[in-house]
Parts: sequence; C-alpha cells; structure tokens
Amino acid sequence: MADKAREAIYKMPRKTRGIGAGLLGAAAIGVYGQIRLSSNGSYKQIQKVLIANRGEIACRVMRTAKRLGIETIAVYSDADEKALHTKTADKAYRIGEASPLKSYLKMDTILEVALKSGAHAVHPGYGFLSENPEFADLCQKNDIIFMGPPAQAIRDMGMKNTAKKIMIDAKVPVIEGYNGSNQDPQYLFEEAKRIGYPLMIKAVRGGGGKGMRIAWKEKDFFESLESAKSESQKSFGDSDMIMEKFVERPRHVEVQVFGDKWDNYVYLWERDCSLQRRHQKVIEEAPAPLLSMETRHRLGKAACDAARAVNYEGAGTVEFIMDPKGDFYFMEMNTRLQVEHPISELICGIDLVEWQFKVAQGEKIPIKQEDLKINGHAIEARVYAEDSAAGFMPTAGLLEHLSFPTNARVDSGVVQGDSVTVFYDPMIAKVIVHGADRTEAINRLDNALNNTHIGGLCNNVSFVRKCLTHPEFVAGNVYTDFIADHEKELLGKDDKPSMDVVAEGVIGQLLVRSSNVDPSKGPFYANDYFRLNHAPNKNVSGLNNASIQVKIEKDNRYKFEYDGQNVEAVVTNVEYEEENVVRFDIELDKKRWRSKAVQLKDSVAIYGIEHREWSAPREKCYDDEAASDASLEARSPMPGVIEKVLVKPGEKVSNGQPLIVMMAMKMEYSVRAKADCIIKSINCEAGQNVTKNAILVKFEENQD
Ligand SMILES: *[C@@H]1O[C@H](CO)[C@@H](O)[C@H](O)[C@H]1NC(C)=O
Ligand SMILES: *[C@@H]1O[C@H](CO)[C@@H](O)[C@H](O)[C@H]1NC(C)=O
Ligand SMILES: *[C@@H]1O[C@H](CO)[C@@H](O)[C@H](O)[C@H]1NC(C)=O
Ligand SMILES: *[C@@H]1O[C@H](CO)[C@@H](O)[C@H](O)[C@H]1NC(C)=O
Ligand SMILES: *[C@@H]1O[C@H](CO)[C@@H](O)[C@H](O)[C@H]1NC(C)=O
Ligand SMILES: CC(=O)N[C@H]1CO[C@H](CO)[C@@H](O)[C@@H]1O
Repeated sequence: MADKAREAIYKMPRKTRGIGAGLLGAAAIGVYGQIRLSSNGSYKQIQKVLIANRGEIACRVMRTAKRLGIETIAVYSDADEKALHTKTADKAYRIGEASPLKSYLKMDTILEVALKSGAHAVHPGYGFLSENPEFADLCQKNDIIFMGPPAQAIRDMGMKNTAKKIMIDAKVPVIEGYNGSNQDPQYLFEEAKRIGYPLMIKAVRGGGGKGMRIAWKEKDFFESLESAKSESQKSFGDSDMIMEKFVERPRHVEVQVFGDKWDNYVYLWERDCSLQRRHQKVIEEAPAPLLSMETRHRLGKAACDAARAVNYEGAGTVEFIMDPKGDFYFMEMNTRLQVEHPISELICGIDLVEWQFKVAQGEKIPIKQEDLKINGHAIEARVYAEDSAAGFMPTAGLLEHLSFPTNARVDSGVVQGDSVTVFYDPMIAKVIVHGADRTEAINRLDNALNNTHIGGLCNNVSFVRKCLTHPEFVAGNVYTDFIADHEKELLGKDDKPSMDVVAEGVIGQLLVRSSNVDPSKGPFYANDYFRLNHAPNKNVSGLNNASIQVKIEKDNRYKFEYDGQNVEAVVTNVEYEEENVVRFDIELDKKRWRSKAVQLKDSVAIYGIEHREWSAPREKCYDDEAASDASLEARSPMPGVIEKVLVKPGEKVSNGQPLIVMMAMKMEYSVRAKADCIIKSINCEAGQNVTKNAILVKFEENQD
C-alpha cells in the first residue's frame, strides 16, 4: 500500500474513513495513528501486551490474551512481588514500591518496561492510568498501542464541564447543575441555593465516587464542599467542583458501548448498578430489572450518541441516572473497561477484552447491533475485605482460608495465603453468574456466595447475600439508597443465633480440632475422630467466649445445652479435605445439612447455615469502641495515614464533629467526636501512619 493512499485515508473525515479504507482493501487497515506496521507496510497484530495494572483485572486481561496466543507482560510493585498477576504473566517487571504513586502510577517507568520488553500494546485495566490522557499520548508517541480510546476522548469525558457541554450538543439528556469556573465557596453556596437541596458536590475530574459528597441540607454545605475538595485534591491533584441537583430514589443504569476506528458503534445493553455503599457498587446486574425494551433501546442509542460525540474507540461505559419514571440523564462516561463488564459479556455471549484487542488492532466490531440479543440475566457480586456492619470499613490482612465456588465465574487476583494490603482496593473477588432469568440468576449467585469461603479476614459475603435475598431486591425495586434504606434488615446484628447455627459451630470446632490432635500421624482421621469418644466431655467456645460443654456419646451423638434447651445432634459423613478442613453432615430436629469447618490461626470458621468464625476470637474486625470509652478518646477504626487534624487541644467539640481525616485503601474517612467534649490532647499528626485502634485524640470530660 502506497504511503500516499494511507495518507489520503487518514485525512478523510472520520465518517468516510471506513468507506475509503474499504475501497482500498485490507492492507489499508493499519494506517491510523497508533497501529503498528511491519516494515512492508502490512497490518500487524498485537503479539505482546503489557498490562499496566494488578489484581483481578490484570489476571482477567491475561486470560483472554493467553487464549488469543498473545504474550503477556506484567508489572508489579514490591507489595505484589508474589501476587497472582505477577506469577501468571509470561514476564513480569518490578516497577517500584507498594504505594501506587511509586509504582502503578509511574507512567515513564511503565513505558520504559513496555519498550524494553517489546510490547506492542498496553492494556491499562481500570483505575490507575486507565483514564489518564497523558499516558495514552505517551504510549502513542512511542508507537505503542494504548488499549483505550483516543486521548482526546478521555480528556473530553474526564472534564465534567466539557463532557456535559458535548452531551447537550449531542442531544443526550443531562441534569441541572452548576458547572462554572468560579470556585469561590461563597459563590458556590449561592449557586447551591439556586439548584436546591439535596445537592451533589462532585470533583470535576472525579470518578468512582471519589471526590464526591452529598449535602442534604444547607447547613451541611461547607463541610461537604471541604471534604469533597480535599479528597479530589488527593486523588486527582485538582479540587475544582461541580454541583448538581440530586435525584432522589435514583437508579444507576449504565450502558456498555463499543466503538471502532470505522465509525461503528454498538451498545451491549445496560447494567443496573444501583446497589451501592459509600457510592461504590456492590451488586450489578444485566439487563436492568423492570425496564421496557423501548427504554433499553433509547438508553442504548443515547449511549452510542455520547460515544460518537467524542469519537470514542474501544470499550466504554456511559452512566445514567434514572428516575422512577424511567427518565434518564447522562452522568459520566467511563473511558475504560469497567469492573462489572463480565455481566455484559455473559448476557451477550462475548469477550469484551477480545473485542478490545481486535479494535485496538484496527479491526471492526465483530457483531452488528441487530445481532446483539439479550440472553438471560447475569449478576455480579463484589466481594470485599470490609466490615459491612461497621460502616463498610475496609479491612486488611491475611486470607487464611479462601475457596471459591466451582459453579460460577470468579474473577479474582488473590489465592489463599495472600494478603489484602492497605495499599490497594480491598476487593477480594467478583462472583458472577448467569441464569435463564433474573430469579434463576439470583438463586445461583446466592448459592455461589454460599460456597465462597473466606477465613481470617472480615468480608461482606453474608452482607451481599442478605441484599440479594431481600424481598425488595428480589422484586427488582432497586435504587441507589437501597442499602441505606434497608440497613436494619441488612446489617442488623442477630444477638441470638439459632440452635442450628450453634450446633454446627460447636461440632465443627470439635471435629476440626480433633483432626489436629497429632498431625505427624498423617491423615488417619477416623482414629482421631474416635478418640473423642474416649473423652466424652469437651468444652468449646460458644458465643462471646462462653464455654459450652459438649457430651459425645455413642453413634456420634453430640449433646449440649443452649439457651435453656437440650440439644442433641447426630454427625455423619465426616470428611477431612485437608489437614485443617473438615466437612460433615448434621442431623438435628429432623433437619439435616452439610457444614464445613476450617481451623484458622486463632479461630474456627464454619461455612454451613451461616458463615461465622468462632473464637478463641481474633480481634474483632473493627472495634465499635465498646472497648474504649468514646467520651474519653477517639481511635483509628482502621490502619491508615493521617490526612488532616481538624482540632486543637483545648477546643470544645460537639457530638458528630469531625476531628481527624484519614486515608486508608484510597478512601477518605473522618474520625468524629462521639460526644460533646473538650480536646485534651492530639496523639497523631498529618502524614503519620497509624494502626487500627490507635488512640488519635483524647478528651477531657465536658463539665457543662
Ligand atoms: C454549563 O452548562 C450549561 C447548560 O446547563 C452550558 O450552556 C454551558 O456551556 C456549560 N458551561 C461549561 C463551562 O461547560
Ligand atoms: C475471649 O477470650 C480471648 C482469650 O482467649 C480474649 O482475648 C478475648 O478478648 C475474649 N473476648 C471476649 C468477647 O470476651
Ligand atoms: C466447661 O464447661 C462447663 C459448663 O459450661 C464449666 O462449668 C466448666 O468450668 C468448663 N471447663 C473449662 C475448663 O472451661
Ligand atoms: C449453604 O451451604 C451449606 C453447606 O454447603 C448448606 O448446608 C446450606 O443449606 C446452604 N444454604 C443455602 C441457603 O444454600
Ligand atoms: C507508612 O505507610 C506506608 C504505606 O501506607 C509505608 O510504605 C511506610 O513504610 C510507612 N511508614 C512508616 C514510618 O511506618
Ligand atoms: C465479617 C464481616 O464483616 N461480615 C459482615 C458482612 O455483612 C454482614 C451483614 O449481613 C455483617 O453483619 C457482617 O459483620
């Protein structure tokens, strides 16, 4: 192909490019910007890809790359030297220290690795550099394909003001708000009055709920503004804010779109991601429940209009806010592959990462819009290391036990024995299922989560299951405040577990301990099991360390007392899987079920009717300050870095007032006063690392 012909195509208006290139034949495919050409000018495939990310998404991209015969290059920080993504790649390069700023966000270092390793393309995953136009440019300048949209599309969509303007021009529906350059707080306050409350204050460069706050009432305005600004400054190096009317009972509905270099755009239907906590998604499903096909097509078309308006290429997501009437408004476009992309893959029967490779190589989108049918229903649950009951605080620590269901798709970047660290997102896995319809998908996911066993680390598996099986969720009545509105049912503590739960706990402890009687004897478990019969009275720990005395009689009959009642359970089919894992059937009160017990370092985890860890107790995930006197001190609820100290010794503070701002796992958290009091001393300073439970502030007793 003569250079002149290529030049000609390149200069054609975008809309006609496809036609021009079509006339000139296949050899012309490799002409635009980033596409690599072999020396004779013919089109060259991506044969080696560097994944500029970590964790589950790095592993997920590698899976498709390997299937396509593409060589994979990983980069890793010191904290990830032994991580799954590092081990999975064909080659891996260290890029720096654990902190993202010193590794996964270092553009030059990553580019250097790409050049050194001969990568043809860089896949940025999500987060980190995925929506950084400078990085996209940098790759392009160095003749490396950036597997995302053109830098300009990232820029347009990254600046919320610009994005909104482009959407208005493209006739995509948007919502009322303030998007000006005057950032004077008093001016913003006046604008907020005009828009009305509740009001959303968002970082211009924000995303993923970072740098965003809702001011419910006028009196919250300045605190919310300050907090959003500081988080934005931290995350994006920019603190300009926009404000919007906050739609009550809104749904978060987003559309997966795809564009190629040939002016083709398709939508892969919508996802409902309404179930959120801390503005971050917990459960996502596709398609969105209770929408008419007519609305679905309108959404899809609006999303393609949005993508076309910025000359989008590759995988992207257009997010809409939808009111109960089904009217929707453009929120933002995420110019990358999303965390929840698998549910779209499942209902469309495609591999989005494969499409990314194709489109990045200059190929056309392989399927036409009219052939993209919705097949069944898919749901994804995000399994996090977090303490759902304690304000969804992220946790960190060792995954002492980890086993995943075999009847679901599980995208994860960790294995048993790995740690969840404070440096990165605390997501452990995404558990994804597909069903013929929504009901079937819900049941499958509940079952899959029942078989997602995590031991030694606080996690939200039980919480997610409660959401999933909540009657309102089952009915499809989802909206973004769902979790907050149903907090009581979803997070309420059951002080008194059922007899069944206690029975599996008690028996599981005995069985798993007996397997550890003498490990040197090898797996002759029957013997150990028998030994219990010679010492019929055993104490195990019950709830809150109460001791429960268990009598073991002939025929594997276990007797104990609970809550004033005599309990008698029969245990059968005991199977030791590994040295620390035992499965068994329990028969109690004409009921029979199977349970699993795992011996952890300081406790026994039971996965049966419930997932529960029995003492000798580890530290609780987060002290709800029962242990400390909230009127005398404020403690750090998690390990993290002190961001800002807002008070001084001698200062009088009132109940609820923020005292300290800290960052942990990329989230900002305010430590607040739990009573009216006077500050006695500040026991930390900005920039300092603190451990969980560290005393941050001490109070004097307030005399008035
Ligand atoms: C802000 O939004 C209005 C419409 O609501 C639009 O006319 C204006 O151009 C936007 N300004 C900026 C700076 O994006
Ligand atoms: C239970 O006992 C352990 C020591 O065996 C102790 O560390 C822990 O604080 C106790 N927990 C409760 C709730 O009493
Ligand atoms: C075992 O449990 C019984 C009954 O709860 C209690 O009286 C006894 O003190 C316990 N023994 C030990 C060693 O904890
Ligand atoms: C969860 O799994 C356990 C054991 O595998 C089983 O006994 C229990 O019935 C299951 N619960 C649900 C709701 O599926
Ligand atoms: C503080 O924590 C960071 C990570 O948050 C870690 O890299 C650093 O070594 C810690 N510094 C100190 C003094 O403990
Ligand atoms: C270990 C842990 O934090 N589990 C939480 C998961 O969610 C449930 C809510 O259903 C909480 O009660 C648990 O504390």
